[in-house]
Amino acid sequence: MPISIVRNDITKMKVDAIVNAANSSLLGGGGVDGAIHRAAGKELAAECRTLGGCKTGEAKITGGYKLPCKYIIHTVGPVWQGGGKGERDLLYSCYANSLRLALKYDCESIAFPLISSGIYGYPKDQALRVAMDAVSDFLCDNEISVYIVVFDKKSFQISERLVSDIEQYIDDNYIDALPKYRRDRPFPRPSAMMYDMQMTEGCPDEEASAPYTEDDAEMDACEASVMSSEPEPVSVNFICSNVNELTGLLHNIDESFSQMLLRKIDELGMTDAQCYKKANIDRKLFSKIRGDINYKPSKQTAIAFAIALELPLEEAKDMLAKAGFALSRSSKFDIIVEYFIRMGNYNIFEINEALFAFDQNLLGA
Ligand code: AR6
Repeated sequence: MPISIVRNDITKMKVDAIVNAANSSLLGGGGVDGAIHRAAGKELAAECRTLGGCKTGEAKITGGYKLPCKYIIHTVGPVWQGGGKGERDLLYSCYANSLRLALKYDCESIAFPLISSGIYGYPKDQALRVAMDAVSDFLCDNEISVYIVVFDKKSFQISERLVSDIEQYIDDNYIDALPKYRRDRPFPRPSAMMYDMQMTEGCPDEEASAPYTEDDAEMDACEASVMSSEPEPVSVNFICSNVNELTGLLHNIDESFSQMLLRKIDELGMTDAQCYKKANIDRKLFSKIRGDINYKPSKQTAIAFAIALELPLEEAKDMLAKAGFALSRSSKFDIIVEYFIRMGNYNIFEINEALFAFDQNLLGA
């Protein structure tokens, strides 16, 4: 099951369990702990008093009371002391122990705040790394939907170096492709329409991103006159010969997205589960794709599989094209994905952290 990063107040999450970044007394405090106790009501503190506290890195469970979740898992993160006092291992244990407890209570979904990254002072980018590592390791052998809940933009940070590298790459590659009058056209040209319909930042293919020339103007005038004139009667022979030609073409149709995906999984000697987990894709969605050779995935899903298969850029583009998409130079999302592929970094969770930091949609999930 996938990991999602979402911006929200954790007390509003409708999941089976939310995790509280508590202190060892379990009797409440500030930050997310305070917010959870306030929203859950006094009964929560009463149950917490019966638990006998909790050691750093461990986890205990209570009911959810007035919250929309069934359970609250209380874990105690380490106080940051410079990194040399076993902080990473302790923080890792917070996630691992909370996840184990959630499974023991049959939870199918769980939401975490970024433990220790507030009052306890753990550097935010490192706290996020530990969270993602611990959760993705756990998901290799277990099935549960995990949400990493980020309260506000300030509390989410990826490494400064990565941010500046990506910014540089975007600067070098981003093309605000279309002159304004062209972008404002009511309908994209047909060649552009076959690509990503979700893209709003610019026109997705090279043909359409070329400068608007006099030839284009002539062609547009011609298209307009064709559209406005009466249709010519079409002969039966003409239709038949075209149908035959089309039938011929359809016999030679390329393999579909799903066929390519399954072929690649076999060629790489992966199991289905290894692939969909690496793609941060839900098992049910994978089964749908497996069962339907004409399955049309979303762009995020198609890219997620290209990443899981560690395809080089050209092959990744080929796979995307089979789903009807392209990587464009006028979409930040596309450029960030391309950056990671070019760097040979196929860790989907790191890619998602970067996409989240740049306010883009995430892959998989
Ligand atoms: N929803 C989601 N995330 C939140 C929320 C919220 N409502 N409120 C804060 N955060 P912290 P810690 C984020 O300080 O560092 C308490 O007093 C926040 O932005 O709550 O583990 C306990 O009793 C930050 O990213 O927890 C302990 O004494 C993250 O949650 C101590 O604080 C964790 O910040 C624990 O400190």
